[in-house]
Amino acid sequence: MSVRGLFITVEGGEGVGKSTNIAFLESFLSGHGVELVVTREPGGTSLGEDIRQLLLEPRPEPVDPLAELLLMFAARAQHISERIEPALAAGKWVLCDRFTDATYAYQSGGRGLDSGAVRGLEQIVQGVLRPDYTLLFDAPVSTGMARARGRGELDRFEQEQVEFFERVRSTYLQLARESSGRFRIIDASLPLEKVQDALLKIAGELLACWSVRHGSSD
Ligand code: Z5A
Repeated sequence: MSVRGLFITVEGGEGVGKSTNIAFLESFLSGHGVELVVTREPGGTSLGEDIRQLLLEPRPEPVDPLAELLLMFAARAQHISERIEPALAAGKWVLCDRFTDATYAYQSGGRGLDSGAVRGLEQIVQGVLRPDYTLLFDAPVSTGMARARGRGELDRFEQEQVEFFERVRSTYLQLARESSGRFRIIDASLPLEKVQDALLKIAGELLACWSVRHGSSD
């Protein structure tokens, strides 16, 4: 039986550099022989990508926060059963751009839903599945917004006000304080070169954890 793969999630506010740094980390880890599945939420499956489009496209009517929450977890249920669990069980690492911490940050912190509702759905949809590591790219809201907004049309989330993103950021930082063993905070306001130096240190830690896991299974 193969050793279960590592489940790593990448989080942060908009425009903090998740996509850029996931590509960097993927190339570093693949170069070290890690078999890796790179994916994202909402999305990651055909059904999930359809749900993503529903969630991100601006709509004429206000979207009920509970409807938004349930769609996030509907996409997640499919993602876990179709891609995440099979990959982890086969010994592959999964590197996921956003996961349930984003739901705490956006739907609870940002939209104001009770975190108990998120927790309940987390139990139902994920069972015992939790990320092994979460890399939180943190930067002042104004920095992320300035980086993200050079790209043209804004999606439904990007149309939110600064106060919304401030709540998202402070929820992420609170989650990181509560689960400090799992979280690694990266200062994403630094120049890309420095961010990637920090990321390489963390990648070294992940590889060390992996070799311990392998060693203890021999
Ligand atoms: N959402 C939710 O509400 N609840 C949930 O449960 C989940 C998600 C899972 C889509 O996510 C939306 O879904 C998201 C929350 C919600 N909405 N928001 N906001 P997404 O991850 O697809 O969207 P995003 O956060 O807007 O990602 P992004 O805009 O693609 O940003 P990014 O991937 O973090 O950044 P990037 O594209 O790598 O970098 C942005 C630019 O900055 C780019 O030009 C880079 O070259 C540049 N960059 C990156 N790093 C640096 C540094 N260090 N210095 C200078 N410039 C840099």
